[in-house]
Amino acid sequence: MTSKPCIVLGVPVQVGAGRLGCDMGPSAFRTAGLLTELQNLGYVVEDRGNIVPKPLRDLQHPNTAIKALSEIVAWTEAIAEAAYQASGDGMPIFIGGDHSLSAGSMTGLARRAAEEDREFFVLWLDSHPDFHTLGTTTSGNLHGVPMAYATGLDGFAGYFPTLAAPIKPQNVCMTGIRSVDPAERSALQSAGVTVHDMRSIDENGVVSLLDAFLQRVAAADGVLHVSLDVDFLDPVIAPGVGTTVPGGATFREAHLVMEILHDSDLVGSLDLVELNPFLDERGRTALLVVDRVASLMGRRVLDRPTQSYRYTPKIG
Ligand code: HAR
Ligand code: MN
Ligand code: MN
Ligand code: MN
Repeated sequence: MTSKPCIVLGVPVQVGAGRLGCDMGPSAFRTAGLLTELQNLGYVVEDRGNIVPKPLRDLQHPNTAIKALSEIVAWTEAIAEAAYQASGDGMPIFIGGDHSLSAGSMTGLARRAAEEDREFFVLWLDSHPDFHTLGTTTSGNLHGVPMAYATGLDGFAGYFPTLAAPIKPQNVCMTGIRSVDPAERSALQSAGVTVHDMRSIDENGVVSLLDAFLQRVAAADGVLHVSLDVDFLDPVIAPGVGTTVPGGATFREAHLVMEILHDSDLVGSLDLVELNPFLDERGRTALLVVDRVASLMGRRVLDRPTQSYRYTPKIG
């Protein structure tokens, strides 16, 4: 287990999503006991409270479908700065908030990794790739663009902050994908992002897919960011999200992914996004996600022999 403190950052952004309610996500995660779970696992936990967006600038884009561009840019600036700072102090855990927050978290973290000469990787657990550019989004909901922005796709310049360190598309692995728009499909392919859809999980099993990616991260001595969108999970177990897509990850798949991630000892930061407490049922989605975070951070049903660890932790 890492001796680094966990640094919790609330990000009550909701205007990137098509419906309201994600601004209550940070409160729901705290109410569901995220901090005490981490403390019970032995971590030092620092809650930095909620991030506040930078001042608004008036921004107009020719794509008139786009909603809340000025607001999301103001959030992205503030989140990227907080992410960069926090990653120097411990393991940042971003509690959202809609998925637009990852435009800030990933870019601030990637900047830190680049400065430390570390290769930066992202495991993207989501039913959506969120790989639209400002030019291709038709819904105009900016939670649909963060990965395209962070990997340096065209069309963000002059609106979103300039990237200190674009993420290499080859260093991104998307898993759980089952809702892809046509523009995203071709962009993913030409960028060279690894995309595992649900069919791939069914055919190969989540272990072998994840294992192949983690081996690559380990071989590069990389630092891994995990971005968990609640809609990765099947809506039957996780109804508290605005964009449910049927046929998602089961409880057991999600549990296994989290335990393997812990064993890897590679995870340096985490996003928990798209929880919409207004749509939840008595907090069950918030509690389920907090429970999965506990698995990711080292909670075990039984102790397993160390031989079962697949990745050799870094020396030093
Ligand atoms: N691709 C669709 C759009 O751009 C849906 C995006 C939904 N994204 C999230 N986060 N809920 O993954 O509108
Ligand atoms: Mn650990
Ligand atoms: Mn998403
Ligand atoms: Mn999603």
